[in-house]
Amino acid sequence: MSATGGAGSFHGLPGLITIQQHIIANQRRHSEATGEFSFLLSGITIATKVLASKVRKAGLVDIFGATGEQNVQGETVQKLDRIANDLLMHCIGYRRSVGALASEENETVVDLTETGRAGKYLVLFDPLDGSSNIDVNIPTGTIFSILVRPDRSEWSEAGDVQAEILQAGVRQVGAGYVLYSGATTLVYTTGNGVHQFVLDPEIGAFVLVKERITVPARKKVYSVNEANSGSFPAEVRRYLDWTKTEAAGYSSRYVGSFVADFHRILMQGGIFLYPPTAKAPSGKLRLMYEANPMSLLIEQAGGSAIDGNGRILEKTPKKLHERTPLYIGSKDEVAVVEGFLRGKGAPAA
Ligand code: P6P
Repeated sequence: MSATGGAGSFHGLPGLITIQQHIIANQRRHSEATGEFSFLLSGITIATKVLASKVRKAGLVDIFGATGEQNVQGETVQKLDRIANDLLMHCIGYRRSVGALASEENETVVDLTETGRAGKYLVLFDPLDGSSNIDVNIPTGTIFSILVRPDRSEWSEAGDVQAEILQAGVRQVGAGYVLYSGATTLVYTTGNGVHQFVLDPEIGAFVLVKERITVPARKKVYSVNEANSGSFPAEVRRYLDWTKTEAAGYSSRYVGSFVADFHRILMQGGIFLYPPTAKAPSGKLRLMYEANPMSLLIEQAGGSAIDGNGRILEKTPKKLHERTPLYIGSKDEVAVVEGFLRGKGAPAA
């Protein structure tokens, strides 16, 4: 049964449930919800529709390649990174319910309250994850995370949004991603299940294709960049050695674009690992706008996400751009890795 009552229909239009209708229907379940949240999400959908049209034309128009600049991460800024960041900043920032924006591309939080508004939502995003893959037409993605500004009584009296945004992932009120691939697909949660939409280019709308996605508890597929295995923790190397045994029977899939690897795992099961490496001793992926949103999604779908010591969602960030080791996917697959990380070795056959 879909959130709007029909079984995949809306006012008799078979199969046509747009994300806006779905969000509003979901909000009706939460009496305190206002239209603000659905209007905020529409900022994300508008920006990502425009971005999807640009990604599809990459190569035809001059959006390939780099801008020649470096971002706060020290990474080369691709032209499409800059376009994606500007689009999201404009479309989401336009919503008066948004008090601040944080992006992988911006060193500090963009405090919109300076423009005289007191929006309660804090929106964080990686505008175009995997952007180095653009020039070779490998899927890329936008990842977003939504928090709310804490009540003043919880924090320092002075409204310091740079501090207020540093909240654990369990406090997210929404999270999701858009994957730009053969199809452009949007997956989101507001804590009430995980739902998938596909952009129908003929009508320009994200249309519901799957509600309440659950990730299989077991799937013997691991996703890791094994070129880094020389500097992985010994327990991770022992896990990877075990997966290659006849008895374990695993296979490996790695796109090198987190949103693409994650989407495959959400749909089919498996596990994604980005352990600490010599080059990235705290892991490579960012806690606040990559690991947290994907961890909320995977837990809502029945999976799990850890950093090697505990739940990703319980980590309290110290810095906006801090990185974290990440083991995320099917519940039983994460449990197997956790067993190795705790020195217990392979699970009983
Ligand atoms: P590596 C892309 O640059 C990214 O941030 C993620 O999308 C991806 O999972 C990871 O880095 C790939 O990193 O070290 O395997 O190239």
